[in-house]
Amino acid sequence: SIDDFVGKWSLVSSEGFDEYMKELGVGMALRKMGSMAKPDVYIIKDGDTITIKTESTFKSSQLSFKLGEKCEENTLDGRKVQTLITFDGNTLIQLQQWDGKESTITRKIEDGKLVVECDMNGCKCKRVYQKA
Ligand code: DKA
Repeated sequence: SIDDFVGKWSLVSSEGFDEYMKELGVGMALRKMGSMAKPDVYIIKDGDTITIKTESTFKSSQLSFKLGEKCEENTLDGRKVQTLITFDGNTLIQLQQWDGKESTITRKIEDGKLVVECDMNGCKCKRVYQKA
């Protein structure tokens, strides 16, 4: 259930993140900081509102949403996107759309860890977070 996602999570591994950021169009300086950052992710549930807060030493972001309702998101790399998040029973699926482009971020719990997979034009990255 959604409750399994609630809590504080710390990044423990990351694969393909630089390539994913490149595909998003993120410049080199920000990619460097992004690659070095070990963010904490807080997932909070308040009634039917879910908040995902990402905190790192260089940048932080926060997104509050209701499942199935489009909202506007300002991403860590400065995109302003339309975001739609749905839950299929075990995976949170986040679709971001901007300037005729799109990227998908999925989050699921595997062996008690939060597994985040990002995809832009088939360029994928996998980031694993551990309960903090
Ligand atoms: C995650 O939650 C992945 C978040 C993707 C952010 C994309 C842009 C980052 C630019 C520094 O681990």
